[in-house]
Amino acid sequence: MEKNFKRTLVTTALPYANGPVHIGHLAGVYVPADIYTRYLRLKGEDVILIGGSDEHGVPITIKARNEGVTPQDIVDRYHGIIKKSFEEFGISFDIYSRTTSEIHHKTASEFFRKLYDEGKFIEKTSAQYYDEEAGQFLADRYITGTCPHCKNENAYGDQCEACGTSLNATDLINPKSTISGSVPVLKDTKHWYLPLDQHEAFLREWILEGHKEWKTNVYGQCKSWLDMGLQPRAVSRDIDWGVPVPVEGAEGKVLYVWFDAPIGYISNTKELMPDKWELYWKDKETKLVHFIGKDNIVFHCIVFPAMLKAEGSFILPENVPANEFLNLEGDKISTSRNWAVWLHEYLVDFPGKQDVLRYVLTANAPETKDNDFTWRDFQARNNNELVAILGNFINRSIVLTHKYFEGKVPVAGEFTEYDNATIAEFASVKEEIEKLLQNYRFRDALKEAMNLARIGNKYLADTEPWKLAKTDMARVSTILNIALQISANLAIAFEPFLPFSAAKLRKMLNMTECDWSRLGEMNILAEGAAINAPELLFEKIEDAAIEAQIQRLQETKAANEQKAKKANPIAENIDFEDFLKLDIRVGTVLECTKVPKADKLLMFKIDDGLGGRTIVSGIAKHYAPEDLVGKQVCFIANLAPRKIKGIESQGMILSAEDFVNNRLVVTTTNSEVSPGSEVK
Ligand code: B3M
Ligand code: ZN
Repeated sequence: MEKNFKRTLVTTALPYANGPVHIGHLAGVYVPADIYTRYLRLKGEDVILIGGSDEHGVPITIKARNEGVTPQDIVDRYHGIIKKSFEEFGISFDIYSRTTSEIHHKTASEFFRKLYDEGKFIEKTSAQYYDEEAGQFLADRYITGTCPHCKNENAYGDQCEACGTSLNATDLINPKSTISGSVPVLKDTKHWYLPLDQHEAFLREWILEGHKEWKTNVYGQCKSWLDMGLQPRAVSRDIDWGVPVPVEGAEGKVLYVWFDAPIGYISNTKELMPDKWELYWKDKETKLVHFIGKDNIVFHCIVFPAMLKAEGSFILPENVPANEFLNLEGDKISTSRNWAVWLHEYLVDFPGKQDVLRYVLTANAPETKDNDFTWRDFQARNNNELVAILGNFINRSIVLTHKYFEGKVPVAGEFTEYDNATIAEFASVKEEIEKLLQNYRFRDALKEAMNLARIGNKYLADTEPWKLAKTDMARVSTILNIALQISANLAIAFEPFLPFSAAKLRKMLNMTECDWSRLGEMNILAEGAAINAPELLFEKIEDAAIEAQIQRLQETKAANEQKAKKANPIAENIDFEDFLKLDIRVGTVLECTKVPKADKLLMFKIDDGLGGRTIVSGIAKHYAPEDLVGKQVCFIANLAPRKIKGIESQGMILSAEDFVNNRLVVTTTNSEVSPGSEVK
């Protein structure tokens, strides 16, 4: 049963202020959140939409160092760009603030302090790398060295990008500080941990029993985290960029970015409503909804709720409708490879076409699985749907009203059976769209709205008022009255989805208000009321414009390949004898499972024709374990066994590292062979 709430607090993930935002952000988080909020506002409900930039974290400090500027310079630059993009695309934030604000530092600091004072953290001392020359502890990303697994010399302290293995900085051979170049030393440091394990029972009950209605992708991810068992998580770091840990003796330490960032939702609400914010965060009759992408699920469904619960006075999210990812022309969107459609660039090429992008991204939203954005689909949806159906219908209705009735809403006479059938299609529309929006099914809701335009378009095409004008003006009058009432319905129905076009349409129709409760009615416009001159809502996008975009992406791809060739040259020649030392075999995967508490590792049981063996491989990010069972893979059979996460790995599965698409793909033979066959 849907509970009744008095008000809704909608939050959107705070994007890191170290780069501009792209279509993936818009499709995954901001457009759906905006649709949801606009819809509730239209219904006259009490709702606020909270956003802001996430301005802390190590990557921002690395970018600053690389550019020779301060972290503050970086976040000032990107916060401005991001904020402007959201404004331009009509994301109707009540506030878009930032985590470097004073109020946020104070709020996050007090939040930490309360948990600290109440003994809600545990303290642990561990040895961490320290750069004596720079006089600071080193974040994992600031340390490079040789990967113990694949011997890549440029592995990072948290991960080897060559073999995909997740590392601890202390695993690296010959570690080096990227700040001073010196060899770091191990030094004890104290940190505070949120004991998630102590909240596990509560979280299990709250999510797995209490929120079965969550989207399956969200519920499933939570369940697998909970089933693996939760561990205490450090909430502080030894860096100098962030919210200082408000505890004596914690000089030089800041709150971990994932601790302070979600508190940003609270700080930003406070900034918006200094007197009323508690109503939104502490009253049981507030519905809290977090819009995020799938990579943030654990933080919003497990870590942040545990923080709020530990604090004690806050409500917990009612829903977290996380989306999957949007790809671009078949490849993962990537900032570093510039494989993206950046919002600020889109508007240069397609000025005024915000709604076209909003439409395409919603119609094709990655709600249940990853989806692909292609420029051809963008063009087709614009030309065949927005222009040919919605735009065409509106334009005809308004032009004909001006032509035959001096721009005044004509009188409706008697309805024919066909009129009644058309009108009947609107009877349940409000209810249907509402049901979909309440269940975060934005694609289907948009489809419903578009269907109304289809009905209208068909109605005019079937009744052909331009032909009747010579013989039966009374009939034309009725037809155009109905067409205009349908147009008014569209102005309401599309407001959450296409706010710019809906506003233009209301202006044409002289609608001074947009009242959701009237959706479905056929007397929204008064007979005799004047309407304004027609304006084109959408225009055709020509092939040349699309080809230019595709061309640009091809150039990006070519440049990336060039770069990769340079960065990944062929290794030095080896002797034939050296090659002979390698014993490469083919095996069949009998079992493949995730390694608990290691997000990159898979454990394989391989039929090697010799009684079987176990191999651990760092490819969990690239495969679902069940997809590999039954497949054949090539592996090095005579690599000395080594322990990985307590498991003895007897060999190494060979994968191709697709440097353009950033993925690992296991190697296999062209057709099936007997397990144990040698590869020569
Ligand atoms: N900045 C991660 C991201 O942009 C992070 C979200 C914070 S939400 C509190 O994916
Ligand atoms: Zn490696």
